[in-house]
Amino acid sequence: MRLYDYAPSANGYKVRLLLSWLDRPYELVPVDIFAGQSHTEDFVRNKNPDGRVPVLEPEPGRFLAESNAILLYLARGTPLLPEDAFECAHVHQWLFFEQNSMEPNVGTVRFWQLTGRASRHPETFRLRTERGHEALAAMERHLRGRTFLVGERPTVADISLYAYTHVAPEGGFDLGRYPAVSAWLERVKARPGHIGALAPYTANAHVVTSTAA
Ligand SMILES: N[C@@H](CCC(=O)N[C@@H](CS)C(=O)NCC(=O)O)C(=O)O
Repeated sequence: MRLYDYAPSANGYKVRLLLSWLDRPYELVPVDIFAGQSHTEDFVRNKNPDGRVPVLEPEPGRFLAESNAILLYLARGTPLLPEDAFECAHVHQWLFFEQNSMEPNVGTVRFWQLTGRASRHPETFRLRTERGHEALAAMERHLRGRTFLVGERPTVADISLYAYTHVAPEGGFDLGRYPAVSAWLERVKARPGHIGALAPYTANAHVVTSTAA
């Protein structure tokens, strides 16, 4: 199994974290998105028409893009994706929330902050910061009195939301305002198989080719 990925990507981190929780070996293939490697003819034709990472190649020649789709695929048949249809739908609920409310706001604000782009779009930056806080506040309301997002046990919903939430301070979000979210982050981090911080963004940051476990 191969994972096409870029080290500072929090979308890619979701998949790396799940593979680590599941203790599944894979080959990491570095894709330098700033050098256009996710937009080559081969990449958009065969791997992801949208020209982005992460992309999973579970077996030679079969490709799956979109971080949350990859999480759902890999978690099938494991305790990280509930069998019960309604609980499973709740996992989907949080994965859609992640892509709709968390990633475009907290994720974009962090990316602009770390790559010096914040001052280029002041009004959009302000708006996305505001919406990022709304997303964090929604999580805070839900997590008060709960241990994990769905069914009181860890699922891929926790992995997906953990990715951008744990680095939200890099975008200027003060997580001290969200005590239930902060306590949940610690619980997710304490899971066996946890992997640490994301590589920093640089204009030409690379991941090192390796076989990760
Ligand atoms: N919705 C996608 C977003 C993927 C995405 O935005 N990936 C970024 C890295 S975090 C990327 O590859 N950007 C390169 C580009 O847009 O050209 C997912 O969840 O996988």
